[in-house]
Amino acid sequence: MSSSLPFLNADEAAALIGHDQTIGFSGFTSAGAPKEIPLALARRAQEEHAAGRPFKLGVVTGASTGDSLDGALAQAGAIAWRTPFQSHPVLRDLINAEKVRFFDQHLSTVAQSARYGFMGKFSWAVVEACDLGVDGEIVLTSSVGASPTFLNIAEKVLIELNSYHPPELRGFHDLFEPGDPPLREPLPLRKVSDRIGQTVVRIDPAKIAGVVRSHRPDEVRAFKPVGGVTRRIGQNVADFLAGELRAGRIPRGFLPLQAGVGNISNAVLGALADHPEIPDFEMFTEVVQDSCIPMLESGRMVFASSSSLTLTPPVMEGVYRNLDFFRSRLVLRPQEITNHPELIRRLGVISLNTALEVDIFGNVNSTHVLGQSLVNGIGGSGDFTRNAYLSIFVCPSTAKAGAISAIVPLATHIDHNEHSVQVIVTEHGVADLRNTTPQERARLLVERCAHPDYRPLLLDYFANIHRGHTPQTLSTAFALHAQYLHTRDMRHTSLVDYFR
Ligand code: 0RQ
Repeated sequence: MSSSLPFLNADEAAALIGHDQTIGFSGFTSAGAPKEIPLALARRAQEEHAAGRPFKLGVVTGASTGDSLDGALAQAGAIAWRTPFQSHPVLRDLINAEKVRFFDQHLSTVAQSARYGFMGKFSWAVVEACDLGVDGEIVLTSSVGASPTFLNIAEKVLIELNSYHPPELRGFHDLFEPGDPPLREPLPLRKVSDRIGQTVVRIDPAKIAGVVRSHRPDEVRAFKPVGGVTRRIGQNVADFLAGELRAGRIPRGFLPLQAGVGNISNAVLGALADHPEIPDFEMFTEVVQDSCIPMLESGRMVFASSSSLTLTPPVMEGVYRNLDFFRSRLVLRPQEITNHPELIRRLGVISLNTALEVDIFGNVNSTHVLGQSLVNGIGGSGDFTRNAYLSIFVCPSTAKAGAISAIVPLATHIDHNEHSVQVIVTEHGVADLRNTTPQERARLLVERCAHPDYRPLLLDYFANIHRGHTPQTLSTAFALHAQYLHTRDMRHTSLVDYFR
């Protein structure tokens, strides 16, 4: 490491950043985000606001970040606008209160949107590193996200050198930035485990305005234990995929998997690993979470290509004690590559994501409760769903102790439409929507996936609506949602009133 680096403390670094500037931060689902500099920026914002001066920033990341970045900056009122994904409760509330401008974008397009100038000028890249070399060489930590692009396009760079992450992470990253159209070359990645780029980012060292030392783990939350409903969803997915293998619709060697982050996808991966008919598999995904690590250790998961290691500290520390084992089994790539539509289509990825609600025609809402309140954002779910070999959505059949049906007459917000969504799985069963008409899909979804409490209501709705290729009666389509707003329980819906 070069001794001529401009070491600063976090407050000195934060003092360099001005009101209204846009920052590209490292960080993807809380992995690899800087922590000390954002905390100092939040302190700075509070001081500026107390002195009656404005201080708000444009905040762009790979994906969501934790308490020190999204949490602290949101709490301090320091975020003017935010993209592409978030999951912090304080920030979510500000977005839904219309106090922070949020643009929900596909994660695959973030880096190119930044390069194309769609988000304006990036004054700063603030990136976590585990090692720095001479001549502007930067070794990233537990995620890649869009950091190489932010480092390349930003006017100035601040590095948070975090000694929690070992410098031996050098070599885990495979950094490739596609050229810009119209002369972009085809991506040379042919297999999930191929390496096509550099292991480090190299920038002009004159751009590095400061290096701040830190020693903080990633702020990744632990999962809830697998419960009865999530276990049945996982089992249904595993049985369905085993059936596809037996039918010859999935090649015998299996296909690479993508799985979203969260409790349900954790349970699904566990069920796949336990299923005797599912062969050892690879992941071509954006997030490696805790459940993947024992699978890599046992050999059940042969290889994982991801944009982040979203691991709780105990699991991360286990990986760091055994880096040589994981070196040949894991690669971290930019989200522009992990989520690239052409690669997902060409490699034949099976996508597994979670829905908030699904309508009887197969349209999926992943982002907005009652069409209105943002939960997290679309993340990578659209990149994978639209381009998958087989696109699967999972969800419990009800939310809020049964008061909300996940299967509804019409989704209140649509992130993934009927043309991209192929299979829906709840704890009650599997609706295979391939080669079906909207009317056939409606019956399948109600009979196989809806909760028994809601089946009569949904069948009644379907029997009474205006016919057509996609039967629909606009005045009743949101009856269940309207009822929920009224009494906080969709089960109280009486369609008789509507059809009178
Ligand atoms: O809230 O815990 O307060 O009760 O939504 O739901 O069932 O715990 O599922 O944690 O996997 O989140 C879609 C949000 C699901 C997530 C979503 C309530 C429910 C609960 C969470 P409570 P669960 P999860 C890879 C891919 C988009 C991004 C994506 C997500 C809470 O998976 O953000 O897929 N997906 N990225 O009670 C009202 C409904 C509801 C509902 C559930 N219909 N109405 N509330 N909830 N259904 C990762 C990246 O891209 C980085």
